[in-house]
Amino acid sequence: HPEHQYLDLLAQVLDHGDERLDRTGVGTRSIFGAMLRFDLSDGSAPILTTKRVYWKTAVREMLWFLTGGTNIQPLLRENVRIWSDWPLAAYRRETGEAISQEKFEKRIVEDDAFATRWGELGPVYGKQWRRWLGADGREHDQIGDLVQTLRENPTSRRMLFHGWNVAELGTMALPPCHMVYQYHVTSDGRLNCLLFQRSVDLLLGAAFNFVGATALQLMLAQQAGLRPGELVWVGGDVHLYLNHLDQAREQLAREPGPFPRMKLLRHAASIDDYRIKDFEVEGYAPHAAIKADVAV
Ligand code: DHF
Ligand code: TMP
Repeated sequence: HPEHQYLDLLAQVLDHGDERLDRTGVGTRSIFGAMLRFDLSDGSAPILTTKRVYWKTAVREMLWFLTGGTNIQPLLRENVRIWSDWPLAAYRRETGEAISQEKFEKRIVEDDAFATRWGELGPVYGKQWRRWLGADGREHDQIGDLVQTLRENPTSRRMLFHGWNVAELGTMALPPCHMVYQYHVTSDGRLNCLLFQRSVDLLLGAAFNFVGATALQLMLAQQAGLRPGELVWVGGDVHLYLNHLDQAREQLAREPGPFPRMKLLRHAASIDDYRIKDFEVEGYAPHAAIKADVAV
């Protein structure tokens, strides 16, 4: 079962990870360099079954990246709360106000001026993917260019987009974790993806990253008239936070079920035209969710 690749990696980090303090102060066990390969060609999707993964949240996040947005307001309006912690921490730090997460999120949703001031993550994924600012003042749409190359020159070895804009790292709430996505088209019309993720929260973030990358691969394949092939995931610093060790043990005690299938219900007119209702997941019967705190 392909999920064993993930579970084996989890066990390896748990048992042999190098333990040290990290940026967040929580501490991690960490290994360096790992690869997982998921075959999407049979319609299956790497949505982990050994815990419930909120796949719609992960797809909504990916669709939000594609809009070019960097403000959390549209996410919160869809009840996606996975990016709230960083603007909230900035608000508390800069105002000294001990506002609750719920109150903060409510203000972002209802008050546009507040959202503009406090909901902004800086020039993160969406900005770099759709509007990378060149030295000459011109903006580059890496996703648009990628779709064009997939259609017109599929043997190209230059089909990738990158989030690591060195000049703008300092003003991002977090520098990109899922950083480079490279694509490859086989002679029989399959679209492969290699995602390089420099930093991996193996219990929380990784499960979402697999789903986001899969959703994107399905959309790109459809736009280019290709079928999905393989998703190759490469992690750099792959870690378990020290307050996730019990959750990892719990997950490792579970037996994976078959991966579900993910498909697009509609042919969208462009890469900008996908909506959450266009995605269907069938046959997802996961074990119970596993709660864990995210390190900020
Ligand atoms: N920081 C850290 N330390 N780890 C991350 O995984 C991470 N991910 C970020 C931003 N910063 C991060 C963006 N992605 C969750 C999942 C993905 C994500 C951020 C947070 C998360 O908390 N997932 C929970 C709750 C899901 C939900 O409420 O829908 C989970 O159980 O999967
Ligand atoms: P870092 O910038 O110090 O590496 O911290 C980022 C943390 O967030 C790290 O634990 C990796 C995690 N992360 C993911 O695993 N996936 C993601 O998509 C994002 C945004 C973050």
